[in-house]
Amino acid sequence: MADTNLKYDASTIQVLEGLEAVRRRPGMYVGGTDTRALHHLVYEVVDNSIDEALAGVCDRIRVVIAKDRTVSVEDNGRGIPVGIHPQKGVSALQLVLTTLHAGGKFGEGGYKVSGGLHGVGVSAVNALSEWMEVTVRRDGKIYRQRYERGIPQTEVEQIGKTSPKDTGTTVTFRYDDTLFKNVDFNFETLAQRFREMAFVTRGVTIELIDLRPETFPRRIAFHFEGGILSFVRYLNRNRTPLHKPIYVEKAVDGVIVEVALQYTTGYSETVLAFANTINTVDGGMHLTGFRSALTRTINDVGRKLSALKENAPNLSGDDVREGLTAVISVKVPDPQFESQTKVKLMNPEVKWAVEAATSEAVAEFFETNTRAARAIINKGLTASKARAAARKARELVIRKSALESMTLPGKLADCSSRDPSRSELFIVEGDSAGGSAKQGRDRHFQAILPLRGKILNTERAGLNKILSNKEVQAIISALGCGIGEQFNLDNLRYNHIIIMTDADVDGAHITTLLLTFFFRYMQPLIEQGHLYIAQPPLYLVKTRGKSKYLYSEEELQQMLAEIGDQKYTLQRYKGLGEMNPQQLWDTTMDPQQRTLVQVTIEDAAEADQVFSMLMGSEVPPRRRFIQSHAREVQNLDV
Ligand code: 0RA
Repeated sequence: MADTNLKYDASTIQVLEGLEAVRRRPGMYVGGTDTRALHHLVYEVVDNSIDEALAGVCDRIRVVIAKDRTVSVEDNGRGIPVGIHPQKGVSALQLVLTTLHAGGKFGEGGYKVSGGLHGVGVSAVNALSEWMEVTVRRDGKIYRQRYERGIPQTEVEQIGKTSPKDTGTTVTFRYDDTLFKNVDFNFETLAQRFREMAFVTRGVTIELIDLRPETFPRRIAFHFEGGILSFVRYLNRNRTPLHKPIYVEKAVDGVIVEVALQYTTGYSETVLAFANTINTVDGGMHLTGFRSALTRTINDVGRKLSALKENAPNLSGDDVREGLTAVISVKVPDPQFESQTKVKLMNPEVKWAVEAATSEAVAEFFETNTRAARAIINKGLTASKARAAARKARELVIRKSALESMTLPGKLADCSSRDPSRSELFIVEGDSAGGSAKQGRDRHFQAILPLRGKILNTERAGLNKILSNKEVQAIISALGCGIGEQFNLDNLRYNHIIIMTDADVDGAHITTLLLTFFFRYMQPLIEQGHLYIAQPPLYLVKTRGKSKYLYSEEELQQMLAEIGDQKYTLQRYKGLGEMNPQQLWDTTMDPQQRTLVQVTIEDAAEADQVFSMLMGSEVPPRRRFIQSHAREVQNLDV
């Protein structure tokens, strides 16, 4: 702060720390140091001038990009006050330029509404500028102060005189290119933003002058007497409108609402929402209020005109927005944005205000423009029909491809009998067991559907995902009776559905999953007693000349007691794949010898609960549960 006589006191130090924070972390304040952030610097300054326009005390803003990339923003507002602030002992101007978030908010009688103040304000731009000069025209005098990297280099000095009627502020800054590297201004980007601001700030003229020689000098000025009405016409300039635009401006509980809308013959929806001139790209309460009013009003009018049949359902929000172009602009005294980036407006009172203004305007327009009303409602009806048709088509495709496909799954080894009452389907875990089962079966009435172990993974993703699982789709099409609401037991292709899995943890797990699936989507199948669980043996004991399959631990103990001292061999079957086809037939598939456990609805309900519990995302507790309950789940008959 060389050659100034500025005071160093506690508040000065605080200010210096604030500016230093901005320079250390530009990302926090202007979103970084890239080209986007560079444009943000300009917007922050222009926002302050727009605030003057919103206050009704400014109608010209001129932005000039000079050859050397300095930017100056000049307005004919009141001029930043230059008097000494009684408590702080420095000029108001300096407070605005050095205090983060101060903007014009300090003092009484400031703005009613403002966009700029809720950003970081001109002080952040100051901190990020190699230098900044502010010129104020006020009370017939011209004042100036200069800053470097946010630090005042001079006092506020009077540098001349002017007419007392000539008021305003000029902020000139050169962005600090030690922070902003390899960046430059884009004329189109700036113009686009200023065009929007001019639309939503009716009557203001925003001029952009670009003096950079590389892009040859350019100038553009925006001024729209029609405000957002002009905006809607502009957006529809290449479209065919269905009617003249609807426009309303209304103050509701201190919120100024402006809405303009016009339907076109097209199908796209263009709805822009602004809060205090800021384009809130993520919408918010103003958009919500607009949408609900539009949907409700169009349905109401549709009923009144009998354009909507009495028993027909209401048009949906999507239906009434096809071909719609609309701009919603609200001016809110105390805007609450979701974040610093100001893209979503959160004030709840705004919803009601916009809803009220929109309903009233649209209803009134429809009353005097019945033809337009009918055209809009018919458009909505067409949209609704198209949506319903698309939905049907989608459902049909899903059903065809997944659930009701007439083509049987490729992996199914079907039986030759076409008589469901004496046919059986074995759902078998694993390809190798599937192979044994195919060879060992009686192909006249037994069908085999091998499942890959992968079916296990679907359990983590939830039940709806099960339906997109290839293995489950194969089961559905093999059974032939559809699922859920379309389930029809009459089409069941097999009288016995038999789940055949290994006698281990994974087997129990697959059984649980399948039971859950049947319980949720094919309950009648269980209720009517079609679902079974195969009981493969756990052991094979061979003594001299004799061999016996054993199906439980108890049977084994009993057998060993009987054998006594005799020599014997004991084979433990860990999986179905360990049995050859003949053994599998003898022990598990032959109707004359096998034991099947019939699944009851209670069993399945319990499996469903177990399943839900297993859905937790932590793996270790899940595994523990599965292991300790594996036997319980399997022995569903007990
Ligand atoms: C503080 C208070 C008032 C206006 C401003 C700041 C102000 C800031 C900027 C920034 C660029 N252009 C600006 N114009 C005005 C209110 C002044 C009053 O009440 O007279």
